Order: sequence, then structure tokens, then C-alpha cells
Amino acid sequence: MQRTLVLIKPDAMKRRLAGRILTRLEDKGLALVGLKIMQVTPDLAKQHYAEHVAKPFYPELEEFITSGPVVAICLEGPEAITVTRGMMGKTNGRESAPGTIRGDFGMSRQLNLIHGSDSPEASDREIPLYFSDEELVGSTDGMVGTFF
Ligand code: RTP
Ligand code: MG
Repeated sequence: MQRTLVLIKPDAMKRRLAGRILTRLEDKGLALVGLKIMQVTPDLAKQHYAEHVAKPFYPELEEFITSGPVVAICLEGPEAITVTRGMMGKTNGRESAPGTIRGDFGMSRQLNLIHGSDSPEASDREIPLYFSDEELVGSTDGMVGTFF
């Protein structure tokens, strides 16, 4: 069983797509173990996107991710990281396959609706940036087992 950190990004919030995106992830069989709406601060953005802070596009990325509220989600399921990344599609919506979230809802590399951890190391690092232990429910093993 694996956990992943998902953000529904400010563009999706402005477009009122949070519910539809969450529904797709739940329909797939991923279980919600943490959920909140929040504002990403510049400090949190720098921690979250630590690997990109020194890159030329970082200032725009920070401006975007702090431009409005996000929904932070911790999902659990078998291979939750890879499954979620597959459902997201490629970074650029124009290159994302139809059927993926980015492929179905966007045309932009920046306004790409959703973040998902890209590795177990990343989810181990990212989940505690958004959730304290008390904000996450215990394992949903039984629940997911029943579903599948
Ligand atoms: P994310 O981290 O947001 O889930 O997106 P990702 O894994 O698909 O893409 P990543 O390579 O981690 O890049 C993070 C965000 O930075 C913006 N970006 N801009 N101008 C550029 O070359 C460039 N490259 C990446 C994108 O908005 C991407 O979501
Ligand atoms: Mg990334």
C-alpha cells in the first residue's frame, strides 16, 4: 500500500473543477486519507518545489501555485504514486493523452490543474509538508481490499 500527495492547483480551483478531479481519483479506487483546502505560502512553495527553486521558471511557478487556494490530498492505494501520475498525464496539457486529467481539461504547461508526487522519496518528503500525522487517518487496507 502506498501514499501520495496530490494538489488540486489554483487554476483548477478557479475553474471549479476540484470536485470532478477528486471524483476521478476516487472512482479509480484510490482512498482519501487526508484532505484540506489551504493557501500555499511562498515558503511552502520553495520547500515543495525544492528541486526547481534554482531554475529560471521558478518565480512564475511560485507566483502561480500561491495565486489562490489549493486542495491538498493524501491518497492511498496499491501503487498510488504511479497510478495517480498516470491519471494526471504529462506536465503539458497539450501533450497529455485524452483520458488523463491534464489531457482532458487543459492546454497549458503551467496551468496544469494537478500535482502528484513523482516517487516514493517525493511522497515521503511532500506529505509531511501538508499534513501532520493527526490530520491523516490510519491505513485504509480493509477499505481498499473490500473495494478490489
Ligand atoms: P508537478 O510537480 O507540478 O506535479 O508537475 P510535474 O511533475 O508534471 O512537472 P515538474 O517537472 O515537476 O515541474 C513542476 C512544475 O513546473 C512547471 N514547469 N515549467 N517552463 C518550464 O520549462 C517548466 N517546466 C516545468 C510546470 O508548471 C510543472 O507543473
Ligand atoms: Mg513534479
